[in-house]
Amino acid sequence: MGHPDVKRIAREIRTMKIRGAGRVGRAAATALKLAAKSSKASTSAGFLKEIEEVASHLLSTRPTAVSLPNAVRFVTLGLKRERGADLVTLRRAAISRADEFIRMSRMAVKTIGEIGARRVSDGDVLMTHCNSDCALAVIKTAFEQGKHVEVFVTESRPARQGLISVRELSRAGVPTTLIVDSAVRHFIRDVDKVIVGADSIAANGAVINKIGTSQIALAAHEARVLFFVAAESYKFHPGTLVGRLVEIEERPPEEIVKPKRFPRVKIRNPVFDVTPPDYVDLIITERGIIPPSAAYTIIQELFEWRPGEELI
Ligand code: RUB
Repeated sequence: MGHPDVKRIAREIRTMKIRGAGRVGRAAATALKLAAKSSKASTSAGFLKEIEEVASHLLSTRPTAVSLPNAVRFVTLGLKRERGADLVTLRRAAISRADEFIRMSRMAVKTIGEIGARRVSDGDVLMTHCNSDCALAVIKTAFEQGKHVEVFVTESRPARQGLISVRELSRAGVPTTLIVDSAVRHFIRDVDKVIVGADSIAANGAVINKIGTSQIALAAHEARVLFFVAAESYKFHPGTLVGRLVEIEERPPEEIVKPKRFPRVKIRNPVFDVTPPDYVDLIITERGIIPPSAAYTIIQELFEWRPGEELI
């Protein structure tokens, strides 16, 4: 795999040291850039083979966040456009496409913060789940604009990413309350808006995000609380346009309890779930705010899809 950092990045995505869909996408682009820079290939074909190997190794790390294949696709599409080019040109193309993805991705998070903050009112009580850079960008931007907001943050078992969120929000000065996941319905009537991120968004507007998101959406729906999703356009899943289902990652039971302590008990640990579009009020992207029903059109436009064409 060439450069040792490429292997390290793949390992850190798998073990969740690098986590969160946007970060995973940027890390994949970084790995491809490092692979391109350090490649010892002496021919264009050899170079493309190496990049392909790194790409498929990265794709095998985690299955749910489409930011990963979309980032890989963004870089490799740049190479496909240079078909027949010499080694120097290909190397340069891989590096610049990776840089472009990373720059575009960081910019998107910032823009989502600004666009989303317009939908947050002074005095709002918000709720978020897990740790999403996009959702937190909306909350922090609204707060920086002088809006008095406070936030309920769920612990987000089993990996407890909520603890990262509470640290980040409280460091920014936002009044923050940490609750366990099962306290969501207890507090939902005190909340004005729920804001979460996404790992994938399907063509029908369904949102795939950290396990527990759909229960929060259900509780919000019941209490008539608005439910917002903040996601960059590379979180839209092109494969769902042709009926592919988003794979829900199941992680080892050890992340929940020591299985040896419970012989004969099956332990399941799905780490994402699907929130139906009916429970989503709007999706905040860097291109603007859309209803979930516009996901199909967005995917078609973004990926320049034509009927019959297979996308990832
Ligand atoms: C993280 C998670 C986040 C989304 C969006 O799951 O579900 O809500 O990835 O995050 P995990 P972002 O911790 O298992 O990767 O907005 O930062 O891309």
